[in-house]
Amino acid sequence: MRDNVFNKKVFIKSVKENLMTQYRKDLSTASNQEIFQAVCISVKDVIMDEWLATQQTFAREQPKTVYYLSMEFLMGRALGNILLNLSAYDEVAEALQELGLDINAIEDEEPDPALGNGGLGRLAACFLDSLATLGYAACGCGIRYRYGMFKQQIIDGFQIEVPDNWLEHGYPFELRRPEYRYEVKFGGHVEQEVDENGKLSFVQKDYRSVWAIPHDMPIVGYKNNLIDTLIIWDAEAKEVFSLDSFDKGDYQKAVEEEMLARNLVDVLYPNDNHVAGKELRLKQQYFFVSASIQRAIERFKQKNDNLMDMPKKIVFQMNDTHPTVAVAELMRILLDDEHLEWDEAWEITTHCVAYTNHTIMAEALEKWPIEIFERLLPRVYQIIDEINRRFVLEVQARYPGNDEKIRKMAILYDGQVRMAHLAIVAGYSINGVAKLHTEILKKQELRDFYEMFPDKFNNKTNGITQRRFLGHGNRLLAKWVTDKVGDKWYTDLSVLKELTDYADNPKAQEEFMEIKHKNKVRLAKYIKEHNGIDVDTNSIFDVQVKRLHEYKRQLLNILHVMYLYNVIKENPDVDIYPRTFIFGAKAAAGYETAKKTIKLINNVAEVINNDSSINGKIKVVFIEDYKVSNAEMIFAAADVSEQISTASKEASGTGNMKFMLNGAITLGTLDGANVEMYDEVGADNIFIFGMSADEVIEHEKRHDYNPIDYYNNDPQIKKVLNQLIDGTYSANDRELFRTLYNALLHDKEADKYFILADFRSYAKAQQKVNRYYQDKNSWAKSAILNVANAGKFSSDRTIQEYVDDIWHLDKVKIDNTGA
Ligand code: Z16
Repeated sequence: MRDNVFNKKVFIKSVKENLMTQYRKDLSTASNQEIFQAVCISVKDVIMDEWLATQQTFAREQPKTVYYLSMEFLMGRALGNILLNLSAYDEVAEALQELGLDINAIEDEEPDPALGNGGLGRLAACFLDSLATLGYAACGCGIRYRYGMFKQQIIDGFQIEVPDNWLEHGYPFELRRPEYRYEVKFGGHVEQEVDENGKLSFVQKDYRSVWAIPHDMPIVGYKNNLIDTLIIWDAEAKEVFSLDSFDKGDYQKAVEEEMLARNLVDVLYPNDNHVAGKELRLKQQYFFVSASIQRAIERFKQKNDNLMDMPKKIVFQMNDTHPTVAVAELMRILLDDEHLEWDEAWEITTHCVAYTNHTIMAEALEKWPIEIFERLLPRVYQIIDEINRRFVLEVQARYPGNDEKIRKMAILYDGQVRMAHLAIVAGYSINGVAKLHTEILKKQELRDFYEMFPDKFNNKTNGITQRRFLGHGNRLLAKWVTDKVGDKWYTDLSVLKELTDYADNPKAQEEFMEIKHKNKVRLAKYIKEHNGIDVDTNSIFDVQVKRLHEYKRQLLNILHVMYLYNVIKENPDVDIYPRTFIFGAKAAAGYETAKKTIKLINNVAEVINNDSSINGKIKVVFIEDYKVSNAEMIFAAADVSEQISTASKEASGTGNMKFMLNGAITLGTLDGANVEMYDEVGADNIFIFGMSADEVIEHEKRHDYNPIDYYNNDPQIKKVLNQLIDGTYSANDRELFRTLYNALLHDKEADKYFILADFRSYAKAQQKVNRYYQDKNSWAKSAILNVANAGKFSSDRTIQEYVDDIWHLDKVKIDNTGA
C-alpha cells in the first residue's frame, strides 16, 4: 500500500489530483500553501489505512493503554516528521523536486501547532513519538486551543505578542469526530437522592454544560506501521441557541452555555513555570480531563464488565499538576455514574493515576481558592473534601498530635486546594524528571510525603526524540552518523557510542566541522532574512534558546556580553575569538522583568553590532519567535549550548539534550539533566561553572547572600551594572533598565538567582571556551564525543523506563500485510 503511494509517479499524480479537486488549480497556478495542503492529503491517505489497522489491532488485542493527560502538546510541524517516520521523506523530496519544488519550502507552509509553552509541552510531544515508535498503545489527551502560543514580534527591541491563528487555513492532519463527543458539566449544586434500593446518591443540578468534541491527530511510529492518537478536545455549545429554548423559558441558560463554550478553549495561557490562577484555566483543566476520562471508561466498558480490572488496562499519567483534577473526576464517575462504593472507587483510582512533577519553583505550584473550586465543580469539590478528610485521619494516625504535619500535608488548607498534594495522595507513582530534581523533591520539597510514601517516588530522567531533533532537523549530521555507525540509531540511540572511535580521527573531525559550518550558513541565512543582521559563520555560535525566565538567567549571559565588550574596548588586542551570541526566547505576556531582559538583549545588540571599532569580534542576535520549527535549525548550528540556570531551579531541561545530540558543547551549571550529561560525556567535554545545588539551597535557608559585596569588590562587575543605568544601552531613557538593576542589587530578594555570585565563575568558563575553540581538533573531538554520548537522552529510553516501572504496557505489533 505504502509503496504504491510513495512511488514517485503515483504520488505526483495524487498531488495533482488533489490540487484539482480542492482548488481547481494546476501546479503552475497553485500557491505553495495549496500545494502543501495537496501533499498532506496524499500523505493522509496512507496514514488513514495504517491508523485504522492500528486501532483495530488495539480493539482486538486490548493492550493496556496510557492516557497521557497534558494541558500542553508542543507538537511542532507534522509533515516532515510524518514523512520521516513513514520512511518516505526522500522519495517525496525527490518527487517534489521533479515538480520544481523544494520540500523545505513546502514544509515551511505548515504552521507550528504550538499548543504548549516550552519544555513540558515539548516533552509530551517527544513522549508520544517514542510511545508510537516503541509499539505501545497510547492516547495523548489535550486541548484544541484556537490560539496556541502567541507569535512574537520584536519591534524597537520590545516583545509584541501577536495571536497565532494556526487553524486559519485548516489543519490537514486533524480529524474532527463529533460522533464521539461528551458532555462536561459546570456549576449548579449537588442534591442527595435516594434511589429505589434505598441507596444514597449525589446528583448535580442546575448546571451549565458544554460538548467536548474530539479532534484526532495521528502519531506515526517510526517504520512500524503503528499510529497512536493525540486527542485534542474542542468545546461546543450544547444546544444551538434557538427560539425553541426561548419558548421553554431557558433562554438565559442557553445564552450562558453558548458563552461558556465559546471562551473555554480560546487560548493557551502563555506561562511557563508560573500560574496565573485564573478561573478559566481551571475550567479548561476540568473540561479536557472530564472528557478524556469519560472516553477511557467508555472504551474500557465496551470490552470489560468488571471495573475493578481497570488498572490492568488503563493508566492516566498526569503531566504536572495541571490535570490532577483527574483524581476527583475519576472518583466521581466511579461513584456517581458507576455506583461503586467509596473503597472500590478509591482502589481503582489509586491504581490508575500517576503524577509527574516538573518543577520546584514556588510560583508554579497550583493552588486553587476553595471558593472558586466549589462554585465551579461542586460535586468534584465534595469528593476532594472527603479524600482530604480521610487523608488527614491517616496522617493523624501516623503522627499523633503532630498538627505541623497536617498543616504541611493536607490537600485542603488555608482556603485552598493544593493540587500537588491531591496528586501525591492518590497517585501510585510520583516521579521527578532528572536525578537531581528527584533527589531535591525527596529531600526538600516533598520530604514529608516521601517519608510517608517512600515507594511511590521514582525518577524518570527526561529525553528527546532523535527522529525530529537529529533525523529531521540536521539531515547532514544524520547522514554522517549513518555513514559511520549505520541507521540503527533511529530506534536505538545508544549505538551513537560507536562514534567514539571517530572522535580522534582528523578526517572525521574535519567532516564534522564542515557539517557544522554548513548548518551555521543555513542559520546565518535565516538570521539575515529575519533580522537583517550579517553574522560571521566562522565565529563561535554561542546559543541560549529557551523560555525567558529569571531562573534561566539570560541576564547573566547578556551581562557577560556587556563585560566582554568593555574588555575589548579597553584592550582592542585582547585574544578573543569571534563569537556570535544568539538568543531566542518568549516572555510570558505579563512578566515585566522577562520582557525588560529581552529589550536589554536587543539594545546591547544594537550598540555592539554597530560599533565598527571592535571589528565584528562579537555580535549579538535575538532570533524573533523562537519555536519548534526554527529550533530544529538552531540546534544544528550551535557550537556552544548555554544551560546556565541557577543550580537546583531547572528540573531537567531538554534543550540541553538537543544541543548535545547536535554536537554543541555545553556551558552550564550542575543543574537538572546537565548533571547526567556531565556524567555521560566526561569533564573534558563540557564546561561547568557556578554554585552547586546544595550551596544554593544552603544560602536560601540561611538568607545570607548579599549581592552588594560582589558589586563593591569587583570593579568590572560594578562597571557592567552601572551601565544598566547610565544610558550606555538606553541613551534616550536612562531609567529603562532600572528595574533590572534594582532586581540585582536593591530589591527585597536582591539577585534571587545568584547571578553576581556566579558571574566570575561563568566568565572564567567562557574564557576557557574562547581558548578551547581555537584548538580546532580538540574542539571537534569534544563535539563528536558529545554526539557519541547523547544516547541516554533519547525519549525512547525514558519511555521504556516509564513502561517498565510505572505503566506496564503491552508491546503491540501491527501486521501490515492486510494494508
Ligand atoms: C514547564 O515547561 C516545565 C515545568 C513546569 O512545571 C511547567 C512548565 Cl510549563 C519544564 C521545566 O522547567 C523543565 O526543566 C523540564 O525540562 C520540562 O518542564 C520537562 O520536564
